[in-house]
Amino acid sequence: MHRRGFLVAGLATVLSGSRALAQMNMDGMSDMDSMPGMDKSGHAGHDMGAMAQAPAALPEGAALRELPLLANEAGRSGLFRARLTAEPATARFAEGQDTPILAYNGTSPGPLIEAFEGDRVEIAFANRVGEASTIHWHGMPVPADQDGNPMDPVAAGADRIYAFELPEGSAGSYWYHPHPHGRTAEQVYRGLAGAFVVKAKADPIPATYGDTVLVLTDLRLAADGSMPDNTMNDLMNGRVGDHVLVNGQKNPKLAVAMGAKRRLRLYNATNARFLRLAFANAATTVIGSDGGLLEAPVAVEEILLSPAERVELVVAFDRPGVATLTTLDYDRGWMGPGRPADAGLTLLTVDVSDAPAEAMPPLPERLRPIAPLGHPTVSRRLVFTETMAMNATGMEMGFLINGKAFDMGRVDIIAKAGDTELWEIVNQADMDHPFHLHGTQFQVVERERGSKVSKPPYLAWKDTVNVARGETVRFVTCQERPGARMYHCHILEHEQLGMMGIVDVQA
Ligand SMILES: [Cu+2]
Repeated sequence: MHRRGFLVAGLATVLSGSRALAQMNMDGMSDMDSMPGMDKSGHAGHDMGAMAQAPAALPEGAALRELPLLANEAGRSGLFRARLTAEPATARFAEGQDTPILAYNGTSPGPLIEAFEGDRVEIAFANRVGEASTIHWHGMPVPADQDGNPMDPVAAGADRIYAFELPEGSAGSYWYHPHPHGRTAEQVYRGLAGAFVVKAKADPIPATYGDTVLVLTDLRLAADGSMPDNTMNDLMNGRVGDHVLVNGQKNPKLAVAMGAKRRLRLYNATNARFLRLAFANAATTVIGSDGGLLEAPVAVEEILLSPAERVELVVAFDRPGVATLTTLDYDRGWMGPGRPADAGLTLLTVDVSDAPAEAMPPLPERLRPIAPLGHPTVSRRLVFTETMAMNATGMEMGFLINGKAFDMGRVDIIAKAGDTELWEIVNQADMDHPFHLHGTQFQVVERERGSKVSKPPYLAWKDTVNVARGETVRFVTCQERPGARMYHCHILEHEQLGMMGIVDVQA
């Protein structure tokens, strides 16, 4: 492949168009919508820089900063009312360089939203990014017309209110990000994503463990401090950056006393980076998944967190010294050159003091009951494939579900509210694809690889599940609210290039 051919402006044109098959026009010129605050100079230069130069060094070791909390303006319990403005801003990642980003209320990751089960939520959204956007409430059981679908864009400069109730039992680690047609990948990698934690009224996890949200994002910086546009490599594999950040910081530091236990919520908010994670020198227990607590804690050595997945952990820091959160190697199937070095990254450094912590209560043996969804009455089969072909104008790529690229005017599946369905996701492609279904949580029942069928190690509520190449994942799900819902690969570049469909849930 010719690097010279990666004319990013041409690719941006492709991405902003409605065609799901990418026409990789090697000599395309930019007619990309202009976005205020973005550096428009030297697109091709950025691209070359990103490919050819060592990544800029970022400062490490600063104290972990807490995410700013989105202020509740309601002034009474039971209602969470706030504003989110998506707008251009600047961030200081590298010494002495301001990086143009997109931000919610000026920060990236966006402010942490904390509300309780049973609350009504009203969020006034102001779109000031200079092109259409939406807010999608990832994983949350909100009405279809409040869920920020690509069919409900908020125009540049426009405002709208998202309103929904948080049902009892919905406590969990959700997030929010844009979902406009054809522009999701870029708006997210430029900074638009934030955590939304729904708290339980009665929480079995001891309060002394704290509750710390760690939003993991993936940054690529050009030599001038700007974020380069997506390259052809990014479109194929999904955009993987040069630095994995925790709450916007590289390898921040956390200080704890020996014997302390901490509750950590890890979010994979990257466009496309698979994170196989382990804590060195600290015992790790999984207590929750995307959609809230498990039935019982599960001790683990490592966690695979694919793009858009979340996990809730309790980490016990019983040995003085340094405990690090690091990455292990994971081969998710990489097309072409430039497979990123995934192993050995230190994401977070925890200094464990010699002085013991005050004794902390043990983790309860039971966390909450999870009722199995029961016997499905409907079965669906979704097959993922990738296609690639050269034609007269360039490379044509497709990321398909059941042989089709996404079409906003087409309903792919008609479902009935309240029906329990079995979904079988078959990955016949050469890459792993993390599958996400909007509007509800599901329960994985089995995975099949070769002729080997395995059950998941525990029952859990999920809205995103990795489907490894050559693998089939089966889950049961039940949509309770009518309306059109999206399902798609959460490698956002793949979603944008066609790997998405619509399920119309009828009352
Ligand atoms: Cu994918």
